Amino acid sequence: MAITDERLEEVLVTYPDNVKKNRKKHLLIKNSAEACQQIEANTRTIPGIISQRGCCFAGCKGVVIGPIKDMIHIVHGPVGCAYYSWGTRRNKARADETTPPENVYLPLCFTTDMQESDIVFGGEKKLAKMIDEVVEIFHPRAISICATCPVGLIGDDINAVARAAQERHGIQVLAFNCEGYKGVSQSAGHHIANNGLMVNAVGKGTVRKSGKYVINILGEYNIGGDGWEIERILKECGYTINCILPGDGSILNIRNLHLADLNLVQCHRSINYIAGMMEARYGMPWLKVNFIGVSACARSLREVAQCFGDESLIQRTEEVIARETARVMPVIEHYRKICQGKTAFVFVGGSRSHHYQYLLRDLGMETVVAGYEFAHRDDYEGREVLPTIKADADSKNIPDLHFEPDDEFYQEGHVYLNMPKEKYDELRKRIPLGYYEGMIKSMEDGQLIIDDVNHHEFEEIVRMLKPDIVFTGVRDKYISHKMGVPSRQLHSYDYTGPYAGFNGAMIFAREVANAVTTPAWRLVTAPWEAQKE
Ligand code: CFN
Repeated sequence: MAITDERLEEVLVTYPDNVKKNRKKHLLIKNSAEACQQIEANTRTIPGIISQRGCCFAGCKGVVIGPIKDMIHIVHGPVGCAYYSWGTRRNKARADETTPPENVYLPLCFTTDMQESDIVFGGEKKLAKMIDEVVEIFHPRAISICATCPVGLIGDDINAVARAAQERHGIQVLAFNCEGYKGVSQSAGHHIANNGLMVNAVGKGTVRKSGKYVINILGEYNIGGDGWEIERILKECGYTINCILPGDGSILNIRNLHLADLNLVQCHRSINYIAGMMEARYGMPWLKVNFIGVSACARSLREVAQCFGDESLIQRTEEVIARETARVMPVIEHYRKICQGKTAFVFVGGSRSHHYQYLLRDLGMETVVAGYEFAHRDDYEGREVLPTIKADADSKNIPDLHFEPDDEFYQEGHVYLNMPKEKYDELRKRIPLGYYEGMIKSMEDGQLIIDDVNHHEFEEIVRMLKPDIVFTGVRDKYISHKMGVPSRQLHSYDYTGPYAGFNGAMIFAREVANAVTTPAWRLVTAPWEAQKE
């Protein structure tokens, strides 16, 4: 049964008036007759509501900084914050030509394990000592310090500790004041991490990889090996991958991030700051891509090739698309027979709820509800920023920019070019710069969009719309299981993957088909099945 305003009212009816008023703004039924539908997002969750969101520390350490493989990431705080952010996201990494195995630290967990006495008397000395020990034992190229809630509350100056350690040891020590309570979700942590990398790492390197088309992939985290699959495809088309930031990335490559021709942005939510800042500082254009789903993959590959406008690249891209599609489509078709017509509820963090809809469409499935934990309005409504050129390489007037959150120049989309204006204009003609469509536009009338869903709404909506499968996170998957509805976990993919690219689409198709047909779900009686009308 389709969702209507009246039925939504039934979900909200148990709330006190002020909560109801608030939550109403976070729920939206797609209606293309309305020119630009708006939704409230990126606002504080009402205290007491069981949200699926994470914290600022999770966004900084867990999401953006943690996957950098050749840095030692020290969690300055209680051991629990370190333990629960250790390995659970399944962002994979391995040694490569510039990073030997002894410099890959991702399987390890580092923390100052603050105790009561450290909270009372301060933890700076303990942190400094830990850095000394870590350098002595592991000889890392660089270190990060990520602050957890108590560090901010007691006022440890992690930046001073980092500066002193940097001088003592001659390696970079980056401090991130990403205390969990900052902002309203993990989104604040993405921003802090982006700024820190931009100020301290990007632009510090001098090595440009050889190749005609050198590109970066931003906002790809190599969960379950997604990044490796995307890299495989792009290499076959003829690109040189300068850096995947941060999945399987290294601080060495991040320092050279500016020495590429184009930034591809897979997750717009977590990395748009760096994409925007690099456009502003280096005049490097960025293109929003989506490598989730066969048709989305093909479309993204075509758009990337168009940016360079080289006929032989376009031709080669078409060959790769044709070959890969011919290889995977029989498998997709096989599973489509099982999945066709099934409905899905997709609720993930800040970009996957949109990306995965394309893969579900490949399988003939309909997304009846989709939502984000912490996305901003632009992730829902789309965004178009037309940059204004403030200076170019010929005018030799590039200011020394210091990047701060919500910087005015970035908000206004000003560009300071490090290339001649003609070259930039040439690129601009081919690239829809700074444009991102947003999720609402790609959904269909009558489908429900929901921001920061809570436990109550989740249960009520599943009960009401009876989706065949729910795509969830690590906590909400159990709500769905208890209701007798199968789920796939779209954050870490639990134990599987990759889901990206052509190979990933086949794995995803098989698992979704298995999930919706597994006999186990017939042994669970969903609450609505037990109820007598
Ligand atoms: S890998 Fe990404 S794709 S980075 Fe972000 S917004 Fe999280 S960890 Mo979980 S799966 Fe999720 Fe996105 Fe970007 Fe992952 S939808 S919530 S902070 N996310």
